[in-house]
Amino acid sequence: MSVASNIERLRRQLEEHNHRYYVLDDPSVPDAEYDRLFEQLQKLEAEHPEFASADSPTQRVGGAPRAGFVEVQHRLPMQSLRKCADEDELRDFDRRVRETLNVESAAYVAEPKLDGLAVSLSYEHGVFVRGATRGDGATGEDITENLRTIRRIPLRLRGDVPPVVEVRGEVYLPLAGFKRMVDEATASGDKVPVNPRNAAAGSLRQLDSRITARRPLAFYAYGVGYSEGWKAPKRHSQALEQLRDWGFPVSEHVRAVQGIDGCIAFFEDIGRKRAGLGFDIDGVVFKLDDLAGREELGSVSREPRWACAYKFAAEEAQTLLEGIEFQVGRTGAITPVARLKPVFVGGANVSNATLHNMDEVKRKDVRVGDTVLVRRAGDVIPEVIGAVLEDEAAREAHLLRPEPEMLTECPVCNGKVERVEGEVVARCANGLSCRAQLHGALIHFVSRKAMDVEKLGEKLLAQLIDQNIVRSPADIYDTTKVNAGVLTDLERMAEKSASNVIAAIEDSKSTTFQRFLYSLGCPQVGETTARDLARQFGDIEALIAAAERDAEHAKAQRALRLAREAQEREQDKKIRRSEAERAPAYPELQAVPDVGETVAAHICLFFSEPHNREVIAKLLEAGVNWPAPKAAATGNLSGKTFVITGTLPGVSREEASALIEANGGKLSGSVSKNTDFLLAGEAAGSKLAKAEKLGVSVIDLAALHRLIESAD
Ligand code: I6G
Repeated sequence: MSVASNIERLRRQLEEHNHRYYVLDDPSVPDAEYDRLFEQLQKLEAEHPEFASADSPTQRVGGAPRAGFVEVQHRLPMQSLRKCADEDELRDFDRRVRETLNVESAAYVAEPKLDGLAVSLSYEHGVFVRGATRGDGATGEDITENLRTIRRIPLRLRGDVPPVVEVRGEVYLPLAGFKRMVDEATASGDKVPVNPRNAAAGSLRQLDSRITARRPLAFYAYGVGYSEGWKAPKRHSQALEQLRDWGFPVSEHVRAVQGIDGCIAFFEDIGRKRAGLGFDIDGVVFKLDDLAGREELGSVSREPRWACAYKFAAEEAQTLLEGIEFQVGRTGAITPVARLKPVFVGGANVSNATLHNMDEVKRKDVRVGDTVLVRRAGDVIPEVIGAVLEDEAAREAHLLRPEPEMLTECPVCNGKVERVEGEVVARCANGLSCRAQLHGALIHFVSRKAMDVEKLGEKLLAQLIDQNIVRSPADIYDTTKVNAGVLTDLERMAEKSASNVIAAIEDSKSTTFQRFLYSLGCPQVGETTARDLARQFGDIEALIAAAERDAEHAKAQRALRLAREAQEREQDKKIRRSEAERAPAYPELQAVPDVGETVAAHICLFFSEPHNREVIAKLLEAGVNWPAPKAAATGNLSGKTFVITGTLPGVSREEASALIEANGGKLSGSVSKNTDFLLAGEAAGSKLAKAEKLGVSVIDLAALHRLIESAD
């Protein structure tokens, strides 16, 4: 075989593999085989530069940087789509189509509208020769080299091809690829892209196509533009089939729909599937299927009358960042909040949005005065995604604005602001002396899943705080402070209401240890952790005693670490951590399922605070009570400690835990030398490895049942 035909054969093979992998999602050879063919072709092309060709698969890796982009005149304008903001507008569109064509009901093709960038791809005799952006519709920019790097864009068409054809479609960035770009930019300290569309646009506008080649861009074709020598079919749906045959990816979600009802049903259906598509869409494009009908309808002001885009309510919008303020939560956490020029986004007017924490503010580099992108999706709290710095003027103005700084004092009580090592959240250190924390703590304390004090609402609590009646949760049960007389003196408090509140307070005293623990509002102790702590320790004294022992243990371990680190510095070499240093820092608390070092540290800190201990003592004194812990069940598992890992066949973790406890066994969250049995299901991971290393008995569910039933 001649070199030329060998090169040609390899190119065809590689393009075929590309098509199967990237377009059909059905690879026919392993990656290693593809790489082998690719290297073979690269070698032959290097040895025979006379056979170089721009449509070779080896050209997809990008080439030398260019100085700028050249303008391209579109041979047929790239029109824009008429937008329908609501169902009425969609109905108007359909009515006009039916009236012009004089039909009862029109057949449409419905396609998800990708949130990407429209491009035009020109092929001559089946070979990709030019690719351009939409630009202003008449003139775009030549981005051929960048588009060549997108594997889903064929460099050569398959089957029967006309001498000239221009294909139109959308370049976009799938969400997984976007996440990868964000992670990489965060790790390298580069500017983080604000959304997949901007990331795709930035990637396509790279002057160095080798950079574009590294971006995981994708493409869907949606129509044919200019052509020569192509006999267009009668229907758009057939044109899409033709595009598939030529080797283009066409969205698998495209459907033929009948009439306005078909359009609305499709829109609702894709809206439900939207979150699981793996890429952003911002609506649906409806196009008349009959191409002759399209001729009849024509266009108006550069928009075809035979198509429209019915958009979802935008989840992202740009607006002015007017200020950054700080909110103090019930645990003292200080959250920067963006004050925005009100903007309609995600179906609501938004004027405040979270900025999460100061690390995020730094990472996003947003400054007061910037135009920012705000996102509000579903019920999620609106958030600022980043500054919109699209042109040089915006970038310059941004750089002149001061960088936001973290407060050194609490904005509510002027208390000290502290940041625990390793945590991103800064907190006001003033505890319940800070009004914001006190109000938040009280709201939490009386809430339904905590002490469940009905009738004691946020406004009433605010009054009790502002009048200096209540200064800690314990004061709620102090009848010298909160009583019917005091309450009736408050605003909008009739006698009847006051006595209802007093009765509700009294009622709430009988509770459970779990609720009581949860109501204390220790950072990181939610409902589930409170339940697990309550199960493990049974009562408050036992928990506090364990927290004290663990705090001592962690202190000793920290001393070991510091000593080793000092030794390392002295000897200028790494020293292996001793077993004592590697053991859990808070052994008793970390034995509770899902309690790790951070949660345990918070629990210890909370119970070491004299003020918290005082509140607990007062609450108990005032009569808050719960049933004594049940005596540990006796049974064949008495005195044995179990850890559960992996998926157990046919039973949930909760069921297995209950079974162990009902037979006298104890549960722990982590494997240690004190563990007697590891109950392991499928896909058991590191706990299994640790148990094997420590020689802990590993059992399955059947063995657990045998243990329970055995006589000894
Ligand atoms: O911008 C567009 C996105 C998607 C389109 C489009 C489309 O079809 C799925 N179709 C046309 C006809 C135009 N723009 C002009």
